[in-house]
Amino acid sequence: MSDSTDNKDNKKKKNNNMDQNDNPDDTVPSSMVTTMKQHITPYLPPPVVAAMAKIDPPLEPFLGPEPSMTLIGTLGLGFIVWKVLSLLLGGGGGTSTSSGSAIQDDDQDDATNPSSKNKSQRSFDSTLVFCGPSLAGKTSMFYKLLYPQRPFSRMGTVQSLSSNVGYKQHSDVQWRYLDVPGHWGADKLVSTVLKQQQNMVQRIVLVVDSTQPVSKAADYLYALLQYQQQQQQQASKSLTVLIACHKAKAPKAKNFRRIKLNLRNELERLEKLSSQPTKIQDWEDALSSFEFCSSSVDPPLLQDIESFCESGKLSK
Ligand SMILES: Nc1nc2c(ncn2[C@@H]2O[C@H](COP(=O)(O)OP(=O)(O)OP(=O)(O)O)[C@@H](O)[C@H]2O)c(=O)[nH]1
Ligand SMILES: [Mg+2]
Repeated sequence: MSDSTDNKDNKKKKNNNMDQNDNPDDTVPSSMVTTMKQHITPYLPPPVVAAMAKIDPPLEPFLGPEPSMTLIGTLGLGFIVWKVLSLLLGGGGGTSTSSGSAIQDDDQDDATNPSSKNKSQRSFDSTLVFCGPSLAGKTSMFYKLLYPQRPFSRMGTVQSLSSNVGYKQHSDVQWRYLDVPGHWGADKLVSTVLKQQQNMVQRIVLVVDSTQPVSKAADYLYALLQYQQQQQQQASKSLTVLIACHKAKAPKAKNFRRIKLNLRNELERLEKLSSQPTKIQDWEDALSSFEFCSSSVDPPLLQDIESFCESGKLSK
């Protein structure tokens, strides 16, 4: 007797379940979305949770259960699809201006690609390169020199992704100013800019942050010395190099004599570690082939840099 009652109860339960699961396709996604919502809700800010609770009831007839989650999911999916498409189509949303442009991708860096047919490049006679470790102040200096009249607002601490190019006429010579991003490092500067464009590059400003240790700047200087030695062997045109001890007016800035001394010590260390040593004996003498100056954009101290850009020499 009790067995048959149990069987009847079981059948009833089974039927009830069948009723609820008449359309299993409807139930599974809604419960998934609900579970997802339960997991996400504790991490959402209270105003968002309140807004979701407010918009859910009126939208439910149109979007089905948990409409706010459906909306968030659709928007998220749309964003991912947009990102993937823009990556595949090589977009990236970069901007560039005519005479002080930033180029987004190393491989598309027309400034350092002599065979580039980019229409925004103008003709020029010589190139002046701003190089040095990241965040030393190259881009700030580049813009201050090209646009001195522009009211100065200190740039945020943002690493350049690729080179900036600008043009300036000194006497009858059209100069191209090239601001090379610090993240490239010294080796890429030499291989991509100096070796590939050796006939165009005549002046280099190595920007050194006076408030920081000099080891990264010494890597650049060592690479430049090695490059100069190779050039002398090939009897090619020599480069004029200025070492700008930048941010000179910042509170913890070292003066340029101290920086010169620190650089000499670092160069001696690098020579011992190098697989292609320069065999330089007298580092004092080697450093005397470079000009040194102090510089700053905030507050401005740019006479020596301006003079070097114009004439290749420092102001008296
Ligand atoms: N105090 C002081 N800060 C400066 C000066 N020049 C630049 N800066 C700051 O230094 C930071 C880096 O400057 P950038 O010009 O972007 O440096 P960068 O050498 O172009 O760096 P990369 O693009 O990464 O190679 C920014 O926050 C600037 O505002 C200066 O003369 N004095
Ligand atoms: Mg920069």
